[in-house]
Amino acid sequence: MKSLQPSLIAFLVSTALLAGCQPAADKPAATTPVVAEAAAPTAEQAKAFLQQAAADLDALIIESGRAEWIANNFITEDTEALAASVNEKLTAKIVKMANEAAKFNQVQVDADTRRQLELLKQALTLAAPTDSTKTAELAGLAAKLNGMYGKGKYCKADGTCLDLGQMSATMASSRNYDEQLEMWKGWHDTAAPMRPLYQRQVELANEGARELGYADTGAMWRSKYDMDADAFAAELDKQWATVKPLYQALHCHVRAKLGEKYGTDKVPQDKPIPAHLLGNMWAQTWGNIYDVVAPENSDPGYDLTKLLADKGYDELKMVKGAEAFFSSLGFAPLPETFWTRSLFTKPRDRDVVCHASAWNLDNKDDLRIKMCIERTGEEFSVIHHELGHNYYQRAYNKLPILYQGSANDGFHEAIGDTIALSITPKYLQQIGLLEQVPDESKDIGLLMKMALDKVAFLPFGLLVDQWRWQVFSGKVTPEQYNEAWWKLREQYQGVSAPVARSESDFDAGAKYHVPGNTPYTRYFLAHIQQFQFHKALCEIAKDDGPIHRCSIYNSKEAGAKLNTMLEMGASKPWQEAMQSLTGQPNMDSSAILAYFAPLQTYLDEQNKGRTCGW
Ligand code: X8Z
Ligand code: ZN
Repeated sequence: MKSLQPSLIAFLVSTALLAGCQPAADKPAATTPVVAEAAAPTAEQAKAFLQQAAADLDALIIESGRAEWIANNFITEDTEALAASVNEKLTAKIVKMANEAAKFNQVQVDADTRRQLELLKQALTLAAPTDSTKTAELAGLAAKLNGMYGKGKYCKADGTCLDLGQMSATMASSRNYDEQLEMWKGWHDTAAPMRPLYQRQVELANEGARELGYADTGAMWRSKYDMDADAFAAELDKQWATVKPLYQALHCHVRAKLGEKYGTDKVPQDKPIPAHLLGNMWAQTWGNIYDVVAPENSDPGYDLTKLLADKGYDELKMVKGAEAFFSSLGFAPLPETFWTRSLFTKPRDRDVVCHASAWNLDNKDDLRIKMCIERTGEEFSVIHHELGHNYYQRAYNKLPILYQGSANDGFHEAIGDTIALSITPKYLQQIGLLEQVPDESKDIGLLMKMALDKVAFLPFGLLVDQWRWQVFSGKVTPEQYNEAWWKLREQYQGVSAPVARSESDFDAGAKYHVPGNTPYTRYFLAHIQQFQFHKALCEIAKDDGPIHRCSIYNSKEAGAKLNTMLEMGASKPWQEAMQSLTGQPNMDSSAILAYFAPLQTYLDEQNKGRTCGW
């Protein structure tokens, strides 16, 4: 299904009890064996155990993927119950196997065996307690929360109801303060009923994590990055510190422009920006308000949404266009079943989880996406994002099941985005969407548009799990859920709730990945890494122009190098995968900073005389 690391499960499975499966080959085993040890186990037994585990997992994952696919494509009490039931079975099995894997903690085994044992211990996103009643309860809650998100609607006083897609479209295009506010509040209020379920889910998942030897679920999530869990958290802080000045400059400029547009009474120039004015339900990407901040004299003069419409791109043609990019790099075409089994448009007559996801149903080549595609430039990028998952899943499908995942979960999220960075004017001209490539005087406009999506996202990419980590650790209690959420949104993003909120609200639940139980730090990582990957691939493709104008379209050399990394799956620590593509092992924000350097100069100039910060 959605990629559980080992393609154990697809990406973003909502009910993903499973997910990342990052190794920690060099770290002492974190788990306390629950299963009593009789005679000391041997290395041969470890190998035999892994072989059996792989066979059991393969079958169960396929079964879970099918149940999840149906539950996400047709939300009813019955499909929810069936998904919960199979996930209960799968989770119980993995918890049992994780405990058995821990029996080999002190056994001398080869590096490959050690890595697979560690991956198995880390395979779950939500660990269930061994008590079977609690496993069932947890699986039921996860399925229910996922369904609640998918069914969410806001009904106006006149009885008309709007879904998230409709409300998001209004948020993107409306420049009417009150209308945007109505959409924002309408959607956020749908999450309130999730609160007690989420609270209980936290209790159960923590109990499961503790049984596996972790302090709590957040500590378990942080332990999946081939480094000490605390060192990983510190690494995130370090990365954020390096990109924060760029974010703050963008925030300052955007707030000033919004002040001009809506009045400084509505957008005070020394306070966080009201969260509903940035063109996106969660204020996580701001590209939809490009028109509000478009730099004078350097607007590139085209709008991808309009170009797509002018050239008759419907949903299918958009997906075919994204596939063609991957084909140009040398990747084989998607299988016929991709086209017959995927969901590309929102069905008219049933509830589905519209949040875009990519799936691998058989751990081989039954690749699919599930998306309610809108005909916009933004969605064209999301399609590339999803196909990135699918090509990754295919590239590692020959590996042992425990290695069928990405180097770390940020890598999985970065691949399609890396390709989408190559959707430059030059590329759009090559594929016949754009007549004329704007000259360099328009670069600031192009960079602004990109920054509104990529730079604006960074603090949001961090804070979602900062909130969850505090919730899982108990630092934030259920009575503080909403207050803590807004504290982080103000602190990191500099945005504020546009109307008073209280503890009867559950605003974190209005973001898919919270009820969907998908860890979110992966997207922060991906937003740093995709610029590193893009830079490395542009060098291989011998595109020696400015990095923001580079497109690797048609470069078989770049495709081959990318594929080499994808084929490694999770078989090696992520630093080795990073090294194979970029020639060095670290996550490094200098690529994103270099990409936006001309924009930083422009923003600093614009911000002269303004008071920045909040
Ligand atoms: O959830 C997604 C993808 C599916 S893995 C569409 N993304 C995050 C989000 O929408 O919140 C991509 C970027 C961030
Ligand atoms: Zn993704």
